Amino acid sequence: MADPKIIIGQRYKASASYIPNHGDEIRLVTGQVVSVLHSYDDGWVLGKNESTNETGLLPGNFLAPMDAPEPQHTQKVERKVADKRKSSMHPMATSSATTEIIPDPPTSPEISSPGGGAAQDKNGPRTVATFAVSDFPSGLAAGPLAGSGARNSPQKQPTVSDQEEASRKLADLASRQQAGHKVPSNIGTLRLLFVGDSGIGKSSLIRCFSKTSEVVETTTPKVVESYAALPILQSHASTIPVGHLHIGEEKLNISFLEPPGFGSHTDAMRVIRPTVEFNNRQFQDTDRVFHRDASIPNTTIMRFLNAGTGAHTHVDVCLYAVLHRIKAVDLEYMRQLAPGVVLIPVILKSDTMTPSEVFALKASILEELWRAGVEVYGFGLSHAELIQIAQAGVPGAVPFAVTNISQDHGAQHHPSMIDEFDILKNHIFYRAHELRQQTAEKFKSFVVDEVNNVIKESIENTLQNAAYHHGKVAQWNSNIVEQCLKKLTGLNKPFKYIVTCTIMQKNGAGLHAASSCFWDNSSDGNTTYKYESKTMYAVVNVFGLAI
Ligand SMILES: Nc1nc2c(ncn2[C@@H]2O[C@H](COP(=O)(O)OP(=O)(O)O)[C@@H](O)[C@H]2O)c(=O)[nH]1
Ligand SMILES: [Mg+2]
Repeated sequence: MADPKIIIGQRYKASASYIPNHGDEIRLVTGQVVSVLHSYDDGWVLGKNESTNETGLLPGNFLAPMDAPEPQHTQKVERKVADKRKSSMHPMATSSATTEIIPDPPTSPEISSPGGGAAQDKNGPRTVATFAVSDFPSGLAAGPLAGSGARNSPQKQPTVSDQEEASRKLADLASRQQAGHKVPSNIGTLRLLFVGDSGIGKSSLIRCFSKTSEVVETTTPKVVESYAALPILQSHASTIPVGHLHIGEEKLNISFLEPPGFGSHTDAMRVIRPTVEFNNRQFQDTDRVFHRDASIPNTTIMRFLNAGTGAHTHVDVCLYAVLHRIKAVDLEYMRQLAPGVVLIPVILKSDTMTPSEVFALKASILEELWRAGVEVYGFGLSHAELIQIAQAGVPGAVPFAVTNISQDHGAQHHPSMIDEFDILKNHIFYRAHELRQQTAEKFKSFVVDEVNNVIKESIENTLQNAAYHHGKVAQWNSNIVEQCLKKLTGLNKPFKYIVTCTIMQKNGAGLHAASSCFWDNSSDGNTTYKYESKTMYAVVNVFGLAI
């Protein structure tokens, strides 16, 4: 049904900002006026933005009558969208980095390094906000959990107002996001990776996806790829009717990848390491293809990464399978995967658990991941919000709990059983563009990691564990910046670089440094790397500006 409030030929005011996800869509900033040229049954309209003179597709529910007052919830939409996607909202923006050296050990390590050492070093100070201590859900900052098993973890009894608050958040999100939904045959190409332990239902989950009404064609799983002696099963499915056209199965738009479960080896790392490398290698391939030709602007790369037919050598989403409890090895696996993939934990065989066990496990998975500094994708909900929703015992949010009993066995659900398979499937199939966008963000920070490795190597090569020596500092300093520059230009990327290095003796003095940039956030970037030995600190800043 076309949106009844949209009349072709009329002018409307944008009630929220909209960032285009596809080439045929146009940007909208709250308050801008749009004249509607056509209205489609799926809620999308063809309109002309009078402020930008652009014509293209827009979600109809982002438009309000010219005389409508600004409603409360849409103001919130704008702020959320703008926060999340600041870089694409304002092409010229500021970026800042701060470096702190605090010599005395802080009394509470959680408060001084909110992101956890690993997350912060990797992505630089800009990631701090995601895991800021003030965002920490109540009761979590206090201390470690009593055991990671869901059945053992202390569960706060959810109150009615907790549940109402959580349900309201989910409903609010669902109404805002409806506009982003596309018809399933339009979802474009998607690659899904299924990982976790062995024998817990990963292959069955893939079969559940293949049996959905959106899928019109499937192929049987085959070993297509072997990475470091690890056989990876791949099968395909299509949401687009291909009929009599005999197209190659690799052309079907959905692919499912399943490496062996880590339980298939006595040493789980023999599965984890090659799986992570297999996944990361695809980002490296994409990076190499593009940067061999330095004339390709960064925005073109991002457009290609976001497009439904774009960079499909890499995985769009990784479903991490968990059964009954979250183990240390699961955390390690997810920690290693997270920088290179959009990660969604999924609880399997939910038919073997009571609803309260399911919610306790959801909370436990999220809490442990938070502690480990591992980011999961919440489809618009923050990690803290996901924890609150799980604690409140409200279904419908990540990690989704699924079972194959009705799909695989035709058995009836027990009325109280939690099965969020349809929600999971809808989130993946109908919000594919969002997953691709998230993967593009991962790709960007993955490239930053590469720069961090360059800095790390340059520092380590130069200092070679030497003790601080006043007479050598000047030489070290220039060696480090020169080596960094040489290696960075060797990456053959379309960037100009500025490299700075500060070396400081460790003698109890504190140092606070800050830098700020005014540039194009979508193509320029900076990273700070801090080295520390017994006798000194070295802090290197690299600024990369797109040519
Ligand atoms: N009760 C129950 N059993 C399941 C479910 N999913 C899979 N299984 C069973 O678990 C076993 C392992 O499943 P499989 O998909 O091969 O696991 P994989 O090794 O992780 O790929 C099989 O016997 C399945 O029938 C489920 O949702 N509920
Ligand atoms: Mg399997």
